[in-house]
Amino acid sequence: MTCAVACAPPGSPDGEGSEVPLLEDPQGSIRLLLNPPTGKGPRSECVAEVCTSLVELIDDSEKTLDFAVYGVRGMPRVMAALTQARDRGVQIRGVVDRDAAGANYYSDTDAMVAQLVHVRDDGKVDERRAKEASRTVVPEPRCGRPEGFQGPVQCLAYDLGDRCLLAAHSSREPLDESSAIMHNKFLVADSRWVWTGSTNISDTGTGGYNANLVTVIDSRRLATAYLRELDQMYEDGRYHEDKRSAGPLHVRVGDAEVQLLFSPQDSPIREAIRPLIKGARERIDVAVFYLTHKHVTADLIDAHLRGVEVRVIIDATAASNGFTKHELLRAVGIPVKVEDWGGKMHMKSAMIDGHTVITGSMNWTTAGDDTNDENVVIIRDEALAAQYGEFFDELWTAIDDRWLRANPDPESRDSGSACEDGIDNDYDDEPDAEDPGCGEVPPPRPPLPPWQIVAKHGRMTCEPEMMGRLAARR
Ligand SMILES: [Ca+2]
Ligand SMILES: [Ca+2]
Ligand SMILES: [Ca+2]
Repeated sequence: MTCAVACAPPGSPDGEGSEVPLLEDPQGSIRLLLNPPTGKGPRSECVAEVCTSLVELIDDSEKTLDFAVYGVRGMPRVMAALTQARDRGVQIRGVVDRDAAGANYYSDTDAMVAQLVHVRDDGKVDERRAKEASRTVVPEPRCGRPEGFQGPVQCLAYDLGDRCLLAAHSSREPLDESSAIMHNKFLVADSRWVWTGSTNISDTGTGGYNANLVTVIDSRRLATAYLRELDQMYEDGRYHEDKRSAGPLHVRVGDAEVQLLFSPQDSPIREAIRPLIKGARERIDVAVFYLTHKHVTADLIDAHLRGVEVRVIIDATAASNGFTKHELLRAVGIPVKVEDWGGKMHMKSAMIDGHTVITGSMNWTTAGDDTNDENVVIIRDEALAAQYGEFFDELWTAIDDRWLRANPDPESRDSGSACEDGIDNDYDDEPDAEDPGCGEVPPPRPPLPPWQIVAKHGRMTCEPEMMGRLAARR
């Protein structure tokens, strides 16, 4: 039997390296809510179950509501529920994201903060990070910079046995590496109920437009861990690298075994996601917004090469990001579909071998694992894994097979309702008809950084430096 959750051997918080004990919450329960993309555009009504589940918890709360959310936009029903809870004496506190200049991505966040008062943020920490980043010297990349890309360079060299897969990835524009995000989307009610997952409190998230996932957990033990995490941020002002680990935590909730990890202190990719992919024997179904982490990419290729059936769905906007790894996965034969909806593939999830589901707020990126504030919930439960598998199959079948090879323009006629949904799907400041992709003759997609598969000769090993040498020779 694969040891997915309880028998994984993470080090104990005090560094003694002993097994983490499995705590019990036998009366607890977990519900998995999977929201398919609606194709109807963003909406402010609270109709989707990913929204009604949240409002129910807020409406039923009696003493406390504690939350950590990325931001808020266009969700009056959620705001009304919070205000009513406050007015009946429920103690509310929360944290949101802000950048070094104090800005939040979502337009109603400031109004929410003003209304609820006890809401804090990571802005001061990011301001300090920005000052430190300006003094950091970035080393030259080992693999050469791809032409036309200005951001930090990520080098990848994968040994395929008789060939090397080589890539140098970067962003088109320079990246502001000082910004780190408080990217959680969780709420704890009465120190017992937890609402969490990939869904933002927004017209595209809880409004139901994007593909998203929510887990609703009834567990005092898990709720306590979330509150401890919130205390670090709200009470102590500890965000990002400043946070202290108390986990990872293993809890049996009803029939499910649950592992909870927080970024960055618990390193969810290193400690949980990579070991699960490495241990997979039959099937891995990945549905994520971004997939840019090079070690996860290598693990997925390993799994494919040892005969595991790997399928990946990623978001179309994320598929045009200079760090995306989906073309490398395709190059070795892994079927990858890029979604062709107006809404986003906003899940950060996977199912392993019909027994385990990976959920949470964290994209499969280095920033998600190393920098941002995130939570990852790994659930070992065959019924929930089957539920996820069925949902994944439906999404997979619904995406046109031509997007196994090509990449739809996220704001164009390729992408369902994208030209009429009132939002700027690809973040280029040109929404709907203003976006050239929605015009009569859409321009070609900007190229991704180049990559190569080269034959190995003699004692040649696969090293990132080869990328630069090969580029120079051409
Ligand atoms: Ca921030
Ligand atoms: Ca656009
Ligand atoms: Ca649009």
